Amino acid sequence: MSLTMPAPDPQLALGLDHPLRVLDLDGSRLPSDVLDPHLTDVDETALTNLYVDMVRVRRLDTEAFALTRQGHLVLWPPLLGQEAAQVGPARALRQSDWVFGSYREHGFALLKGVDLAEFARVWKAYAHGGWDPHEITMAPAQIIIGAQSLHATGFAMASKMDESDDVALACFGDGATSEGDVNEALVWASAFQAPVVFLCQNNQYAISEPVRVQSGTPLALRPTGFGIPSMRVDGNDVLAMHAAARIAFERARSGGGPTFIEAVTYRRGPHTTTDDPKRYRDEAEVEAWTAKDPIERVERALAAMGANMDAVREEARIRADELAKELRHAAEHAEPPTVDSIFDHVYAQPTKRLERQRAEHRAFTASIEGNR
Ligand SMILES: Cc1ncc(C[n+]2csc(CCOP(=O)(O)OP(=O)(O)O)c2C)c(N)n1
Ligand SMILES: [Mg+2]
Repeated sequence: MSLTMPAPDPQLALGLDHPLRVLDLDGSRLPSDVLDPHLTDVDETALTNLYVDMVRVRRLDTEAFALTRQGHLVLWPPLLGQEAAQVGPARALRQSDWVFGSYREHGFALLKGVDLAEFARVWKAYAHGGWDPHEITMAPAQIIIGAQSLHATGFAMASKMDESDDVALACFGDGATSEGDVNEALVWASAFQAPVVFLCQNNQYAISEPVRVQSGTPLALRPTGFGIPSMRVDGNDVLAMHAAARIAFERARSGGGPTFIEAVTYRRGPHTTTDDPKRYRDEAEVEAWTAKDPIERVERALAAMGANMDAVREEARIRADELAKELRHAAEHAEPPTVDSIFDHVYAQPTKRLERQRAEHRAFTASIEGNR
């Protein structure tokens, strides 16, 4: 593979003044020279499908949150408010494209087709990885902030070497852009023109640290220093996110190299179920972002298109209820792993030493049981 650096482009970052948007807060359609050419096939049916997806993702989130409070799951990082930032790009992916996400990528997991029983085991701390990454072409949730951007870039480099047109999507947060891993991934992606898309969901906080104290520039400006084109997009506008992702995936697939998308959005819930955001942010700020709700915006857009909103809402409600029921059943009935199973996933083939350790451990456990 040869090292070919792209020529510097003064137009590398789009949307710095105003994030790219095609659906206004009242649901009306705004023209966009950049995004409109990538939305010509998105009609009322396609927008309805995106709406139903977002309602399902939100329901997955609220149900899992409740399950955690009720003791059926042990931890949950909510995505309330970030549904459009995930559904838009998720629906622009091909199934053979890979997603490398953080711990908040529940929308991607759902739309990639994760088995809810395996998903529930992750958040019940019954499994380290949970789902089989190869089955749904999505890597396990990454807790090490930013590490998945390197995995995605490595995958993309391999995809290019294999002359495949599968692309990798790296999803991370605003805080992750300060990590070495993300910056190193940007260097490699740019140097090798790897088919990777960096999706930064700028939800305004890295736990309690607001983005305004994390960066002196818009995050979308950072990748331009690496020679990577970027778009700053309204992350609460599912159509804008869908179009931006289509642009980025198409560029990657056709040999145009990496793209960075900053989705400007907001985490309306706590960082995780163990966090109390009232200690570091004002309720007024949350209310201001609630007014920019991504789902209500699409409801207004569909109503303006003349959709039968009662029928659309009913369909979404039924699909969301089914999902919630399935998740609840999975969380309540998940089988805990045996302690013995810790030895199963160390190596593909067990070594003699590992087998000896397993035998010692079994004997130890049996001795404790015997003394009870
Ligand atoms: C390398 C590393 N450093 C610190 C942490 C602790 N930590 C967990 S979440 C988090 C904030 C991440 O913020 P951001 O990247 O904006 O993602 P968000 O949680 O907002 O989706 C931190 C610092 C970690 N998991 N990994
Ligand atoms: Mg964040």
